[in-house]
Amino acid sequence: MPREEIDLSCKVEYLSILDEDGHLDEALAPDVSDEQLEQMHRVMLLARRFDERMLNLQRQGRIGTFAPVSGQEAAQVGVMAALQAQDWFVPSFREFAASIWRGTPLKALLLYNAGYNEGAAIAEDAHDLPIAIPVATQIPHAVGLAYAARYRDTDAVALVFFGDGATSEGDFHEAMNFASVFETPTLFVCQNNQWAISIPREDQTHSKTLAQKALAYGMPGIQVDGNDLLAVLAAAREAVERARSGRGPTLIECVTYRLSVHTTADDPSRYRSDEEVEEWERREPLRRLQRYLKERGILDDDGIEALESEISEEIDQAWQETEQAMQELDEPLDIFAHNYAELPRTLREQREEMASRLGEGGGGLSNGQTDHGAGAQPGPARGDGRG
Ligand SMILES: Cc1ncc(C[n+]2csc(CCOP(=O)(O)OP(=O)(O)O)c2C)c(N)n1
Ligand SMILES: [Mg+2]
Repeated sequence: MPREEIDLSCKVEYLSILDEDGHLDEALAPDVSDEQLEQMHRVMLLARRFDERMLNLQRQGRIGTFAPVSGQEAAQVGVMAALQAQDWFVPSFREFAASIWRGTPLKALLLYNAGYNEGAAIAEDAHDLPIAIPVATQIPHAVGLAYAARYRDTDAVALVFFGDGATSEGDFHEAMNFASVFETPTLFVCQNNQWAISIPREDQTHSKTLAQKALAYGMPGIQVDGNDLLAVLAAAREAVERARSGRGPTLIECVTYRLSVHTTADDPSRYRSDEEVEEWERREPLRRLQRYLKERGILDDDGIEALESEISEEIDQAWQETEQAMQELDEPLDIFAHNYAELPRTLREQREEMASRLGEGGGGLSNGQTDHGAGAQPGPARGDGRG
């Protein structure tokens, strides 16, 4: 009766290519053109500045709460750059850099975060899913999309983003198991940003890495420096190639850091130290990439300055368009519009009360109005028959 070790032949690799000082490991570097690097850098910079502007707008009360991306730009753009248009992009709620890479207009992102559903509309031909707020619920959806893509004999893959906190949810484990058993072409990308609101990574799981969770399900898992654009790109390309060629899913753990607040409703100074944030600021992805691009002769300080002002104008323009759209779309009663075909009594009463109050405020609504009619709102009528 033996009692012996089972050889699982499992391993988890860690990959880093561009270090904190912007130095490159030539042997590991993925093949990437100057133009691609410029494109990735532009989106990372745009996402960072967009994040900063959104934070200002939120503090001024002009948009609602949102989850900033600062610090995680490489983990998102590096993965997205490995995808093609027909591949599925399944975000959670912090994927602004990924969305911008995908071509989502800044105006749509602003509009959504200002509370207008219209901003969440997805272009007919885009293979993107909407933002998913309930943690980890988007992961099984991505597996379903990947399963369907294969069933239909396409070579599309599905990428899903989620956080370190999401790995404690049942949805994550069910999705990983299903994907592995059915060999679905799925990229599971965990942005381990060290925190799930105020829960630190150490309290989330006793596993040494999150990548190793792949091993239990019999799929490859790799941990990468998530602030290293080139390491993320290399790992993502490998996983895409594996998925596209019918060799099943991969879990990529991007080790990164949330430099800003969890959401604008959060105060991280209550649970983490300034020293910790400063330490991660030294490892942040954007400056590191800029150092490398300068060394490679692709960018110089003047180029960065010119890009900064171009980006600043782009964001200004998007906000102007958003403000305009907000005026045209203004319909507070929309909060009652999309959940029920027929409103339950309690909500009907609330809607009537709100309509009445809006009417008193001179908004043009008549007292006791019960229909969800376009034309009842203070702004111009939509006349699109929704609701
Ligand atoms: C099912 C569910 N439980 C709780 C929440 C509240 N919540 C929102 S974000 C979050 C933490 C998520 O952490 P992580 O997965 O690490 O993602 P991160 O916010 O760090 O990007 C929690 C608990 C939620 N949105 N959904
Ligand atoms: Mg997290």
